[in-house]
Amino acid sequence: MSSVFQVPVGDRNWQRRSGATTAAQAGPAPEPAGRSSGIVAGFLSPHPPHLLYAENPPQNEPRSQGGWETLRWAYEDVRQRIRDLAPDVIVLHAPHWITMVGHHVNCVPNPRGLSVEPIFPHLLRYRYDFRTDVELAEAIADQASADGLVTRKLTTEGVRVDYATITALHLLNPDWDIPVVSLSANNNPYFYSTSSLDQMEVLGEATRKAIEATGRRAVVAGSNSLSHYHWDREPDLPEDMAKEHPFDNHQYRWDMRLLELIRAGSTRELRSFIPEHIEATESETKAGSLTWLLAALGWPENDGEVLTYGTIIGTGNAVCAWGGGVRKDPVGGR
Ligand code: 2X7
Ligand code: FE2
Repeated sequence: MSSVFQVPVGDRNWQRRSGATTAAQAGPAPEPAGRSSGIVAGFLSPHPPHLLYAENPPQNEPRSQGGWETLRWAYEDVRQRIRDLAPDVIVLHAPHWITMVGHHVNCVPNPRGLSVEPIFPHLLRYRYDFRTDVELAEAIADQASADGLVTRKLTTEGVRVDYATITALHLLNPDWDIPVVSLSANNNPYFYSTSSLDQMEVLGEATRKAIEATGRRAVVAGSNSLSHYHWDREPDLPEDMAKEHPFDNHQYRWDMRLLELIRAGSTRELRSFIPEHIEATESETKAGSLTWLLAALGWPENDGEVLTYGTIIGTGNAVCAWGGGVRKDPVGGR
C-alpha cells in the first residue's frame, strides 16, 4: 500500500476537538417503531451519459430518439424497488469524481448547478438541484477516518457535481426527492500499481457502520461499468443501436463470468475475481465502486440478481440488485 494513504489530513482531529464520537463508538441509533434501519438494498447502477440522454428528461439540454432501452428498462425496475422501500437516503459511490488524495464525501447541503460530460457535452448538460443528508455524510467521513482512511468532507458550495454521480442518481430517482450522500473515487489505483481494492472494503464497512449508527434506512449504489474498452468513433446518430455491440467477444465473456458469479451468489469467489476481471477487461470496477458496494452489503451470499446487461459504446454495463425485490432461489443450485 502506498504511503500516501497514511498521510493525516483535514478533519482527522475534528472528533477530538469537538468531543464527537465515531459511529462505532456511539453505537446504533434507536430505531423508530415499525421501520428497521440499516442498508435495505444495494444496486450496481451504471452511469454512461448515454442512458440519461436517451431518457430525455427536462433537466438535460440535448434531445435524443432513445436507445439503450434494455438498460433503461432495468432502471425502471430499480426505481420501483426504491419507491417500495421508501429509504431515507441513497448513498452513491461513482468513479468520475476523482480525488487524487483520499476519499471525499460531499457534505454540501444543497448541490445545484450544471453538470457537463467533458467527452460527450452534446449528450449531457444537466441542471441538478438536490439535497444531501449532511449528518450521514459527515458520519461516513468520520467513520472512514477513524478506520484509517485519508478522508475529506467537501463543504465548498458550487463545486460542480460530476456526470456519473448525476446520471446514476437521476436514473435511480428522477424525482430527486430522497436525500443523497455522494462519495468520491480515490483513483490512486490508476497511478500506484501496488495499491489494491482493500481501501474500498474499509470504506464500504465504514459506510455501513455510519448508516447503522445514524439510524438511516439506506439504499447503497455502486456506479461502475464493467469491461471498459470502447469505440473511439461516434456514429452520426449517437443512439444508432445498429452500431452498438460488445467491444469484442473476449470482453463479453469476461463480463459474463463476473455476472454468473453474482447470479450464483458466489460472493467469496467474486471478491477474488474482481481484480482478474479488471486485468482482463480494464473494467471500470477498478475505481472501486463495486467493491465498496459489496463490502457495505457485507458480501452477501445468494442474494444477487442481474436485472440486465447491455453495452454502451462497446463497454459492458449491468444493472444488478441485492435486495428490494422478490427473492429468488440462487441460480446454479448453490
Ligand atoms: O463513464 C462512462 C462509462 N463508464 C462508459 C461508457 C461511456 C461513457 O462514459
Ligand atoms: Fe464511467
